[in-house]
Amino acid sequence: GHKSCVLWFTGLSGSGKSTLANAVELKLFELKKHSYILDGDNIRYGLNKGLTFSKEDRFENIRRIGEVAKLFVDSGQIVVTAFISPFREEREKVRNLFEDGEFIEVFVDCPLDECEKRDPKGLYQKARSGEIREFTGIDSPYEEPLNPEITIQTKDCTIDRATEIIINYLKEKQII
Ligand code: GGZ
Repeated sequence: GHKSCVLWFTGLSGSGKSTLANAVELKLFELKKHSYILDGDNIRYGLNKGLTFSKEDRFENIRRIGEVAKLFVDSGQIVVTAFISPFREEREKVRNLFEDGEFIEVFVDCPLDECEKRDPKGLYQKARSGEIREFTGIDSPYEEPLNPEITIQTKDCTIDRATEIIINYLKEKQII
């Protein structure tokens, strides 16, 4: 068995959130833990279709994702989410939906210049040229977590090692 919880990944575009969240979810599956991943691929094209990247819409995006995560946690799952969730206030509001220990904030810490160098989708370049507005880290803020449960520096940490750190945390807290 396991306890239900949410692993809430936060970080810049290109920091490695989705990659790491998917690796953790796969590991949980291998360990036969019931888990479910929420990320841009299944949320911004579906439930949250039509929301923009204005501050207001980002808050609404994260508010809805928090509520959905809560439903999954109530159903007994380990939920893994991968959204930039750039504002401290929105992350704290989501945290407050959960019982103590259920909300695990994972700061995927990667310097902006490294994310920009990776630029897997060419979005930073578009943001720099002004083709995309309100891009996180360029002309929209990212507020780093002050007290995350876990911090992963993806510049000098392999996916395997990062996954291990997170799985070990869950074991230490007797969640899995
Ligand atoms: C940030 C943007 C933007 C702007 C499109 N700012 O690297 P990606 O492409 O695959 O992930 C980013 C994703 C961010 O969506 P989230 O729902 O995680 O954002 S938030 O939590 O702030 O609501 C990026 C892409 O969408 N993208 N325009 N302007 N990221």
